[in-house]
Amino acid sequence: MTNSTNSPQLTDESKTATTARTPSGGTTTGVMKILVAGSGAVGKTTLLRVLKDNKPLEMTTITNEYHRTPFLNIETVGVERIGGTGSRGIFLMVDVAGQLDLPIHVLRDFSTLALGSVEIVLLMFAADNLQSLLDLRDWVSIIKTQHNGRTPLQFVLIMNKSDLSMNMDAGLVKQFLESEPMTTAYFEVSCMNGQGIGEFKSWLVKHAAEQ
Ligand SMILES: Nc1nc2c(ncn2[C@@H]2O[C@H](COP(=O)(O)OP(=O)(O)O)[C@@H](O)[C@H]2O)c(=O)[nH]1
Ligand SMILES: [Mg+2]
Repeated sequence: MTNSTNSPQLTDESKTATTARTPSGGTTTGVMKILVAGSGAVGKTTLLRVLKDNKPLEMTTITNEYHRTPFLNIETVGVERIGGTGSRGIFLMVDVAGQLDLPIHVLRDFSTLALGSVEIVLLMFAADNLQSLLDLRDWVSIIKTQHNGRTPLQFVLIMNKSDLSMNMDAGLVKQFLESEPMTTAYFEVSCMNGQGIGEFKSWLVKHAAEQ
């Protein structure tokens, strides 16, 4: 039934005008730490850029050339739910090198930095790269081993590059989701044209508000 004691619309204007620190109306609470995991070139760094700039790749002037993330890159990203309800979440996003077999990898050798107080792990693969989906098994296993277990972890599976043709059987994605019960959500996005990004942002903001 509708709840007439609360009229959220009335506070919408004040919410949009305030900064993220304002707890009014349960908009933004603390900062949530997120680890972005996945093979090289699936679009981890790009996703952070797109969330931060609020524009898909094709609408930005930055070049699309690939720069390998050497070790780790940490960004604070404010995500606003589209549709302008003023709901907002602040996320500390940890973007790590895609190659797990480097002599020093932040997940193994600096696991507190990468994984300490992480609540959400984005497991990213690219639609045109079957191997990147298969590689996620290794990421999950290393993350589970290195995580100290103090904060509950959940995985979010993300297929990026949905603008490109998918070169794998959709059944493999389903199989991954079924075999990994810690995976609580799945999104298909394109950092290139922005498809699915709004949905993912809404999920993030909603999730941050529920904490
Ligand atoms: N077609 C397409 N290319 C993308 C998309 N997202 C990222 N890229 C490109 O993929 C390459 C690798 O991206 P990057 O973010 O560096 O990958 P990372 O190694 O996982 O951090 C870059 O050239 C990006 O421009 C996408 O959604 N579609
Ligand atoms: Mg990168």
